[in-house]
Amino acid sequence: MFKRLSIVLTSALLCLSFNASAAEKWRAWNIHSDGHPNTAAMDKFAELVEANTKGEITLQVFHGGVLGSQPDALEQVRLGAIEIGNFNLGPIGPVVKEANLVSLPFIFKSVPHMFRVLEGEAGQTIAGAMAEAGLLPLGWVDAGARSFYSQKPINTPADVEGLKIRVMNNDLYTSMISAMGGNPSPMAFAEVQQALKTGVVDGAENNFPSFKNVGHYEVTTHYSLSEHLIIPECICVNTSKFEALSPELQAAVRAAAEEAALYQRELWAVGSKQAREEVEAAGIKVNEIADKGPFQAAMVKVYDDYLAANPDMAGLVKMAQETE
Ligand code: BDP
Repeated sequence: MFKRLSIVLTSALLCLSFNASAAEKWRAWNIHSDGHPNTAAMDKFAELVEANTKGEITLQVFHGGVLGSQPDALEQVRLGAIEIGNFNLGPIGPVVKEANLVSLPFIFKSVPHMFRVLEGEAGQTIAGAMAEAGLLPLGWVDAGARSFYSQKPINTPADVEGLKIRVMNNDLYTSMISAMGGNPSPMAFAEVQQALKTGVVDGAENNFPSFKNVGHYEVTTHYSLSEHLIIPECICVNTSKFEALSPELQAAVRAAAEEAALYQRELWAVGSKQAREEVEAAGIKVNEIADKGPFQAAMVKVYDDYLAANPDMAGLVKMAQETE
């Protein structure tokens, strides 16, 4: 009797300890499909997570936005229904106020300047606020600069006047387009190609890899290098899930994200150049904008209104502007 009881107890204990060390299966959201630098970088991240944690955490990456639109996926990661996401900081602004720093048009002088700001105190403030909101950034990735595309070249804000322009989900982008006299149309990424094709919108704005990868270049003719937004992206994890890991596993996942982020930046440098060449070869006319001054001048009102409504953001804005 005692023997049987002890066998039952031993197997119950074994079972418990097995469960405790059972591999965690995590899911990751990625909006991009094959051929986009972030897709390869997220696959690499999954490989590194598995290798660094010796299989204690396995990560299945769902590409092409199949787990939902970006605003939905952000909510899912915040709730822990999905563990990881490669998010653009643009749609994070409505959820985490500090993240909106990067959505102010022309706030950064260049992509390296944007990374310097993120690596400094402003970046720490943004990362801390994101973590509080359940979206802990483990690595920052490159998303280049966003420019306008439509059926005509855009050289001045007056060229945007009267155009219906698709933007991501963030009030700053609607203010930005309105300040140029255009009609902003917030819309999910997945709907943009059809909207451009059917004339529901006259134009949109994005970087070269996204412009190419989802076929926006097939339904427009001109890409105008306004480079009005330089928005970074993150590899973000649900904060509580990450904090529940042992310190060793946390370090392993962090190292995987840092390596994958650096890998993404390399892929991005090559991929964005290639994407530009490919769309040009397909007939897209790319125009430089000789003077971006009028675009910047039009944004003074956007900054004034934004800072009047969000005076507590003035410090971060100043920090970014003063970063060399
Ligand atoms: C791409 C970003 C992606 C956004 C998309 C958009 O990588 O996260 O969802 O733009 O415009 O460049 O919605």
